[in-house]
Amino acid sequence: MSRKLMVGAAQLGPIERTESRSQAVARMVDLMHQAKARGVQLVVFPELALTTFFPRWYFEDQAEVDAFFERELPGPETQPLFDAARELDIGFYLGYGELAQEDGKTRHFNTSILVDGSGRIVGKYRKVHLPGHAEHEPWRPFQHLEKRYFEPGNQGFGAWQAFGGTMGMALCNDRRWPETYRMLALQGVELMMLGYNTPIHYPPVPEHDHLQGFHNHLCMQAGAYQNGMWVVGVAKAGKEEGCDLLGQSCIIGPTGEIMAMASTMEDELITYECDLDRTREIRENIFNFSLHRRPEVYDLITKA
Ligand code: CDV
Repeated sequence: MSRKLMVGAAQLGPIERTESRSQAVARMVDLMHQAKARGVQLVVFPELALTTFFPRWYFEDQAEVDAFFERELPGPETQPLFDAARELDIGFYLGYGELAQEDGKTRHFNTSILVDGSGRIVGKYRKVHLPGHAEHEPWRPFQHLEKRYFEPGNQGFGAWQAFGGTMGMALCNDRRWPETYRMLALQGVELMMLGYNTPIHYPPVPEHDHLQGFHNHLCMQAGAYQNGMWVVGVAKAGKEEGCDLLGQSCIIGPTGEIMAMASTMEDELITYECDLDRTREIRENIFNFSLHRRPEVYDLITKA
């Protein structure tokens, strides 16, 4: 059986605050149709792909925050994504704000799901590394209140058998942490999907603004190579509510090479046929974990 998977990275341009979920979903369904025409089997969408990136605002009223979250998925406005998956026989990864009832409490997570070509949810991931701050910091030109609006993911990093291989998920800031890739690789993940919203201006260290694009690719290319896995990083890009978000969505091979990259700051589909067996070139050689890895001397890494 072929281990080649045609993957689409479906970058989204800005989603304004007034844009409804139905409008965002319609844009994504259109990208799924473009993907079908190009033979794609799996489409990757960005983080928090159904709404504007709301952590840039401080809200006092929790109801205003909750309006950006999904209580059910699929729900009436998101059902068309699942219908398109079934109709086109295309799977997708989607980032969204998850409002869950768990342990008798209302919980908020920054979540992604993996849906197969029959429209069935096969995996769910809750973002582990939440960046930003928890309190209102009026000195900033815009807020980054992920630490206020979300709880850290409580399910760790997973791996799912789907699309003929072992699939993994992560979200945005996770890509900057080597532990993310290694946790997935140790579970045999061959292709990691990751959506992001990355403001180009980083208020605490503006000296690094010009390095945003470099750091984006640096960490994903290193993570791909050092773990011998495909990495599909997908942006919500462009000027959203006055805030410039990084583009450069890309599909990276297990050698660390960028195989395809978006060239606009708008809705754009890029594709690449990912041979999952190419992970072996790395995993059976330079990063053969069982042969060369020395976990007995890495204990500091897991000590708090
Ligand atoms: N959505 C994110 O996680 N954004 C962060 C920014 C705030 C640094 C990122 O790592 O891209």
